[in-house]
Parts: sequence; structure tokens; C-alpha cells
Amino acid sequence: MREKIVAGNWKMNCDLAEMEELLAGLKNKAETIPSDVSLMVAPSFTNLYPAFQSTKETPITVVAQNMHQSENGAFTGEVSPSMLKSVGVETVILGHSERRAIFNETDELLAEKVNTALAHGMKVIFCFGEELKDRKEDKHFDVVKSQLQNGLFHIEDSAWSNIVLAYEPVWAIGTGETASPEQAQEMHAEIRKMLASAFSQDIADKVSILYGGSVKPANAKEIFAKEDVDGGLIGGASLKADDFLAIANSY
Ligand code: G2H
Repeated sequence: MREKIVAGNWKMNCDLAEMEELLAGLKNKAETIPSDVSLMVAPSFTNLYPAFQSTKETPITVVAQNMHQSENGAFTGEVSPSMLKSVGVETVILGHSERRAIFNETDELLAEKVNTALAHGMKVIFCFGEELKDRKEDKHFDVVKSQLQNGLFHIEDSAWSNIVLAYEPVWAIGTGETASPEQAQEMHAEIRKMLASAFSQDIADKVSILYGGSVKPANAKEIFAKEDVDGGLIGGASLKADDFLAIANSY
């Protein structure tokens, strides 16, 4: 009953020609993907409009990797939600660990971004996850709870239909190290408990929770088989059309 999503986070990869080639590979075989799996791709800002144009008649949805929290103004180098919507983008990834760690995005800033996105009727893929030291100190549940409470749990019950969660343990991102299917399931189940106690069991049951961190064709099937895992946010392996499609076909 929950939406299954396989989303490719292309990060700062692919110039226009490279992206067209990657999209062509995906579009070629997009119909092989199970009809109940939503396939999404997140190109860089410069590629959003051509990606939107090129995927119009396909099942592929184009999403943004980030956005600014303001409507407009003197914010050199930034992109607003209205700008994203004007090029056909209705969904934005917020809170990716690279944004948190490299660009100093705090929970408080992310809460503002969430509010702005929701005010514009956009969907949010909200990312969070603990670092290795947190897990070693057995603080991973606390860290995740605090990221969710401070960045997201202020929203209204009705806003949850526009939220997808993405649990991405930082130690598993781009490292080749993957959380075991059991570790992913354990955290996802815990997140649903947090949702049930802060909001309602109904919301907890309906929100899709993606796993992210070194998902590849070889491990996708066993991760997606876990009952509280509703798909994946895929980085490196989404840059090759065949690998990304194999992951989407792992359902
Ligand atoms: C985490 C993930 C995609 P990768 O960033 O969000 O990247 O699959 O390369 O670990």
C-alpha cells in the first residue's frame, strides 16, 4: 500500500550530453520496471529542464537535489522552489548528508526548507542518517530521532502525504559499505515507531521510507525485501542505466 520508489541521486555528475545518454538508456527499458515502482532521477540544476522535457512521455520523474528556503531575492547562486516548479520539478531532495556535512545545512535550516517546499505544494524526499561514530557509540537511534524531530516533525499531519523519508547512514554513502538488510529494517521499523508516537499509526504505516548508501544490483533485492524498506535512494549505481534499471527491477 506504500509507494515504492527507486530514485537516482546523480549528485554533481553528468554534463548535458552525458545526461542525455544516461536518460536514453533508462527510457529505452523503462517499461521493464514493475508498474508499482516509481522511478525518479535527480540531475544537477542545469540539467533539470532538459531532463524534464526528455522524460515527459515516460514513467520517469525528475526531482531536484536541493533548493533555497526563500521565495527569491539576493541569494547569489541559489535556486528557489518557484524556479524548480517553473521547469516541471515538483519534488526536492532535502537534507542529504553531503548538504549537511559539506554545506553546513543544519536541522533548523532544513526545517525552513521543508516549510518552503510544502508551502509551494512540493514533495520532499527528506534524508537523514547517523555517522559511524554514532553507531559505534550505540547512539544511532537517538541521532536519527533528533534529526527527524528538529528538521521535520513540526509539520502538520496533512503534510505527510508530501513526504518521503530516506534513511542514509553516512558510513554507507559512497563507501561501498552497505548497511545489512537487517540493520536497514531495524532502523526503518524504529522510524515508524517514532512516527506513530509523534503523529499516528496511520501516518507511520503510509510514509515511504527509502534506504540509501551503496545500494547496487548485487544487494538491492535483499534490502528491498525487508518489510519496512520501500525503495532506495541510489547514488553511484544510478549513473549506469543498466545498473539503475537492475536495481529498480529488484522488486
Ligand atoms: C547516498 C547514496 C545516494 P551511494 O548518497 O543518496 O549514494 O549510493 O553512492 O552511496
